[in-house]
Amino acid sequence: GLSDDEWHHVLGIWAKVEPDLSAHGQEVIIRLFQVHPETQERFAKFKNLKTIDELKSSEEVKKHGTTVLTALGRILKLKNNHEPELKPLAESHATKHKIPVKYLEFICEIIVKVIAEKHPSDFGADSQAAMRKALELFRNDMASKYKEFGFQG
Ligand code: HE6
Repeated sequence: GLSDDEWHHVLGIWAKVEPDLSAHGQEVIIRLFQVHPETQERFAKFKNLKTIDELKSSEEVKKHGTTVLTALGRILKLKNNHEPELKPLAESHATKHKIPVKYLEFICEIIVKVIAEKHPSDFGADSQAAMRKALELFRNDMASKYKEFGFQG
């Protein structure tokens, strides 16, 4: 797990993200689809959006970005005790959506980049390191839950 100090960094920057969660979420989803187009193929509802303008003007993309970051925020706030919140997410992503752990790595990397771009003066080296560590914990625990649900990820 992370130390108290590391969680303090993580939740401190998350508090700066939250007032504008939907803009962050939208940016994360669009960036994910642009950098890793194979991820967009997983979404029946987004497959038809071909251009960057279509992605940017989609209310559904914005809504999904908010859904994803809301779920992630809830998990982060539980710190090292995220199991109850993580389990249903791991189940749906393992058995229903079948999202490889690699894709979780992609989105985590993008989340760090988007926060860094939007909050250059509030997201210093220590905060970035702490956030990376929190997202690594999230991913590792997702991966082990995946295996419990019979998905190798
Ligand atoms: Fe996904 N997702 N997701 N997901 N998701 C989610 C929270 C998905 C995610 C990574 C989701 C995904 C494909 C996520 C998804 C639906 C991710 C919630 C709360 C819901 C929902 O309740 O609808 C992370 C890190 C978090 C926190 C891909 C690809 C990645 C990388 C769907 C296809 C699909 C769906 O509903 O079809």
